[in-house]
Amino acid sequence: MKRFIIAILLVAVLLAATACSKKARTLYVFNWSDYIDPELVTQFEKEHNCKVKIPTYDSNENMFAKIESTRESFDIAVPSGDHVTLLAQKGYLEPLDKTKLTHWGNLDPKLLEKAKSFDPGNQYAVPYFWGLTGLLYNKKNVPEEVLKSGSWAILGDKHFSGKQKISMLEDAREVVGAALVYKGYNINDSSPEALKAASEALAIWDQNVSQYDSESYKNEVADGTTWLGQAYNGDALQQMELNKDLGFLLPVEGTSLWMDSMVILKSSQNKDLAYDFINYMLESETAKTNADYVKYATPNAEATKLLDPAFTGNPLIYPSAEYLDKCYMIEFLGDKVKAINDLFEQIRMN
Ligand code: SPD
Repeated sequence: MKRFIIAILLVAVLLAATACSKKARTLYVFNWSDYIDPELVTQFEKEHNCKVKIPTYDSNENMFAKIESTRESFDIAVPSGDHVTLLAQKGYLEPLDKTKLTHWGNLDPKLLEKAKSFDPGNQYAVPYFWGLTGLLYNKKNVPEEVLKSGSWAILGDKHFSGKQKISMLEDAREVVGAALVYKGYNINDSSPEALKAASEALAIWDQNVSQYDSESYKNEVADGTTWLGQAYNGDALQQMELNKDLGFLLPVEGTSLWMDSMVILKSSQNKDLAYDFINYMLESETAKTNADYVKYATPNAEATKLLDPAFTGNPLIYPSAEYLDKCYMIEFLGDKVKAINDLFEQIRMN
């Protein structure tokens, strides 16, 4: 009898220990806001008997600062190309073991080639989405007449004078980048001449800008508190689906082009689960469903084949080759980025 009780106690201890170790399986995916279909996350949790937490950020700079201060808190992050380079240079990223990514082959080889510009040898980054930045507007507040030039100059239009009804992103590379492209410079040009030209445009636009913000403008353009906001294309299209008064344009001069990628943090405590999650996001059906939800262009060639032609034919998601020729990938600039950041601070603080 005594032996029987001891056996039962042992089984109970073992069961409790297993339950505890299962409880510990929580994956932290540090992601941009509005950048993943929550139903896909729930499905992954069920399939892998784990919890996935998705803390969010609204700029690469905020993501980087948080990772620098609390690295061990995250397993996966989703930086843009220039910040993949920065994180890799700082030694924060885990080199990918591609044998664990059985769906890696679904990625478009041409886009993987492009990703080598920020991640030589595709060593760390699994392309997630790519996109462009433009202007989201409410047709009730911004007449056709004001929009017809299709230019970044709309930000300085007299229609907005004294009204403070414009928002721009809280993103130095995007804000200064828009002014650089408008003035005919490469978005990665940080020379004094280029930044002087950009600052002239920014000084004019800033008079109409009420806030530099990457989140609240989305609802505000929808409810008319803000009339027009600089916006990432997918975020704008998500809002347009909810509100037929909204429109989005990609400025005629060209704009920024960026690719965000999933990376595994070297300090991750759940590397196997992180690989499972990334591999799951690479499945063609998952990637297709995710693209449909977030409304960004997927670098997953197999998923692209499954998307509705109305999606892949939408020039606000997949612009023409001619338009893309006028766009600039935001590149890692090393110390040179300081001049761009300083100009942004100067404009937004004045
Ligand atoms: N809500 C998702 C936003 C994704 C933005 N991607 C990167 C922009 C880089 N400037």
